[in-house]
Order: sequence, then C-alpha cells, then structure tokens
Amino acid sequence: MNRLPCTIWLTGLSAAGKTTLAHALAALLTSIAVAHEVLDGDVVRQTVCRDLGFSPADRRENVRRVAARCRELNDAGVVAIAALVSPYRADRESARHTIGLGRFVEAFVSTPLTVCEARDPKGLYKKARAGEITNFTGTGDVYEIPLEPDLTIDTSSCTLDEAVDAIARMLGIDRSN
Ligand code: GGZ
Repeated sequence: MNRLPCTIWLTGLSAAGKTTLAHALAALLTSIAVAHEVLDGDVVRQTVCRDLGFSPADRRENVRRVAARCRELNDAGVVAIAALVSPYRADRESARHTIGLGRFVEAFVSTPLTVCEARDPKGLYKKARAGEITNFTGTGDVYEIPLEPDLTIDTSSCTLDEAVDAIARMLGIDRSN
C-alpha cells in the first residue's frame, strides 16, 4: 500500500452508499492487516457529535470534529475512513487542511439524487418531501459537488466490488495477492 496512512473521505448524499462502501473497504483493510477506523456520520452523531443538528454551523462542526479525529488516527499510523454527507465544499477543504494535503483522499460518492431517493432506506427523503425535515441535503439543502475529487464512484452504475477496487487502486493496494 503506497498511500499510507491516509484518510479516505467519502462524501455524497444520504443513501448514496457511503456507509456500505466504508465497511467494504474496512473489510479489505482487515484482510491485509492494515489498521483502520471507520467514522460514520450516523454513528458519530450518536456519540461525540450527539449535540449537533443539521444547520450549516453544526454540519461544519461535525466535519471539523471528524477531521480532527482522522488526523489523530493518521498520525498514529491508522487509516481513517470517513463517511459523511459533508455537503459544503469549504468544510471539506478545511478537513483537507486539517488532515494534511497528501493524506486526504476525497472520494465523491456521486450516486444521483433520483437513485438515493428511490432507495430511501430510512424514509428520510419521503419525510423531507412531506416537509417534515426542512433542511435535508439534496431536497431542502444544498450539496456542493467536489470540483476535483480524487475519485468519483456512482454506486448505481458499478458493483460494490468494483467500487472497492477503485479505491484500492487509488491507495496502491494490490488485490491480486
Ligand atoms: C442530511 C440527514 C438530515 C439532514 C438526518 N440532511 O442516510 P443517513 O441519514 O444515514 O445519512 C444522513 C445522516 C447525515 O449525517 P452526516 O453527519 O453525514 O451529515 S453532515 O456531514 O452533513 O454533517 C441521514 C441523516 O443523517 N440525516 N437529517 N437534514 N442528512
């Protein structure tokens, strides 16, 4: 693996496939004995980010805390896999600077809104369309697409294995062994 230790920052809409990808990548790293930790928006929001909501300021703080943790992990030689909507470009750029330019791998999970909305595993898009959630990313709140991501993955047009392969190649992991 060439690009170690680094942070794979998965950004994209709710239901784009970030969590699934994060855990598939984690399984690959486990299989080759690479220390790693997954930081998932949903999970951190139940623990260290429990006090945060979804205002722009709270999302910024969420990204800031996760980026700080990613940096600590990378400093300790551990790969970090962050799966956060992280909808604002400026916040992702701050994360890039916190973590370090060469260590931040931005992976845009670009699955289209129509697909995410059709998946709607938690019924959140339905609630958002019904006006029960007002600032839902993609419907009531903006998602600023990455302009120069290191990687773009549309989970509606590739298999999970192909998506993990693309990240593995990016990290210099040889999966043929
Ligand atoms: C976006 C929301 C919202 C709003 C609740 N906007 O599919 P999920 O459920 O598991 O992913 C979403 C998760 C987003 O948390 P993040 O920490 O990744 O967001 S951010 O980076 O913007 O801070 C979704 C759920 O929380 N959720 N309300 N209004 N997603």
